[in-house]
Amino acid sequence: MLSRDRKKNETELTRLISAEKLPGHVAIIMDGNGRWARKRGLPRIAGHRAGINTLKEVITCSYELGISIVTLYAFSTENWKRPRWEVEFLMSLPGEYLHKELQSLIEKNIIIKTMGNLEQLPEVTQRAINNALEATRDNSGMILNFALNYGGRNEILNAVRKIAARVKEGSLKTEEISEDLFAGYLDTGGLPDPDLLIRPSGELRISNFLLWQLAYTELWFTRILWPDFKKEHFLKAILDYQERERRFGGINKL
Ligand code: V0D
Repeated sequence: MLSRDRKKNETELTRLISAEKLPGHVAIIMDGNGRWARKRGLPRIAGHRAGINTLKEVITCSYELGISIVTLYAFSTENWKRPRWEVEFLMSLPGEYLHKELQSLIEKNIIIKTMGNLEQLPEVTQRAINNALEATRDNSGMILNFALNYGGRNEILNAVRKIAARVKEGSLKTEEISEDLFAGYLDTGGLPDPDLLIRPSGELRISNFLLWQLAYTELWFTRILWPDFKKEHFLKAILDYQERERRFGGINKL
């Protein structure tokens, strides 16, 4: 049954997905670009470029399904350790991507958001991103949330520092520090936690992504590398998510 499902094509997968039980918030670690390139004897940069095509395909598919929030891990605080030329190339991608795609995102009523410390990015990169944040601020559709220079532990520490400062100045009592209050100080602010995390490339780790927010999230892993990740894999992840929900519901009723 499950192996037959795996062979279903996109159309069949789409038919199997129930519009009522969609994950509202899907988080994705866009991993495996460098390995994809190496396997083909190409420079790592070619892998990152190929990864943009997957990004576009996943955004289009999310938009068509009616998913509310997609959070994408684009650059971790650890990624600064990569060779200088690779970091410089990666930093050119937001500008390049937005130059080509911003108009179409605006037409789709998409809101762009970010998490992580943007101040440490090159100024041209910051300008391109800030322009996109500004241009989509008043939209009301799907939220496209890019994690850039983001690390989960760092995000938690920043929240702790802000809360500690409020306690110190006397505007907050320690007894008032609840899970909801704490979550409000994270970069995800008012966003609901992810329902589904997708990690391609065969790594079975969270890698410092959304540590607080993933507490109850369904995790979905695949050995497919990000540039090879297609609409059918995305649909399969959502279908598996719905199947878990259905089974969980069934057991609950016993
Ligand atoms: C490389 C595959 C889009 C994964 C996709 C700086 C790795 C392409 C953005 C982007 C990256 C970021 C912010 C924004 C709009 C687009 C991006 C990075 C890497 C890290 F507002 N693709 N992309 N950012 N890659």
